[in-house]
Amino acid sequence: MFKNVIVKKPCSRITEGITSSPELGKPDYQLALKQHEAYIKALKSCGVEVTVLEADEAYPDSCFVEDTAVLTRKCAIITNPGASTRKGEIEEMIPVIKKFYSEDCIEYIKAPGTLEGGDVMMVGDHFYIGRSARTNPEGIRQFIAILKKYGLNGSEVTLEKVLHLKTGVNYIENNNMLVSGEFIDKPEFEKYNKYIIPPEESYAANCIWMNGKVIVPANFPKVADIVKKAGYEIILVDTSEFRKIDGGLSCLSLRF
Ligand code: CIR
Repeated sequence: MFKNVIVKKPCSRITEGITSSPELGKPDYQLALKQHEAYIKALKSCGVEVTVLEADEAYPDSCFVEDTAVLTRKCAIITNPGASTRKGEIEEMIPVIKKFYSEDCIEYIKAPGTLEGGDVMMVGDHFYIGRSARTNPEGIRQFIAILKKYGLNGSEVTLEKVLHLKTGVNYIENNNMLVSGEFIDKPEFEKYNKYIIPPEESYAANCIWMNGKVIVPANFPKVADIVKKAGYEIILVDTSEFRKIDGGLSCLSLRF
């Protein structure tokens, strides 16, 4: 069960966020703020305490807090984002993490290692780490060494097509996994109950399990149906403005 969530409000420079889909247009800042508020409301309805950080105008992508840290039940790991325009985001996150974790269990990914939290998928005490354009082998090596120090485990997953591991695969507890595209046939996920996300709704493979309920992006009816049929109560949240800059539901929060 999660007790806490950290989010950060989008800043007005969200229109300058990194994107692989410029054809979707630029995010509407006012609408992004409204959608972010609805996201917070959805999280609160799952019984967690939500820490809402003020917007940081220095970093267009800073609402995607998930990439700055990985918060486990044993330790907090501050990342070193692979995107050069995002590296500084960790500076504001460190003091926030210190409110929840004591200094001796806060660890850091150090250059030349890079790692972004969107590449880390937690399945109990095992962490799958995507080797992506943002997360490099040295970052993965450091991350697994840190996990081992705390009695946790990790393993690498290669990916070619998507930005982050969790862009395409997400664990929703009870051995259930939402898989899309290149992850459907990965041998490492064979042991899970796989729910295949159709390609036209692949964006919505990024759902989040929140204390028994699953938050699903709005306007992806097939995915909503799949998750409901898997036995979950779902909460829909519209993330259209974040999608324009490759952001999904999980990217917008740190859950621990
Ligand atoms: C980026 O490219 O870094 C942002 N525009 C999107 C980050 C999405 N984060 C995530 O999937 N964890």
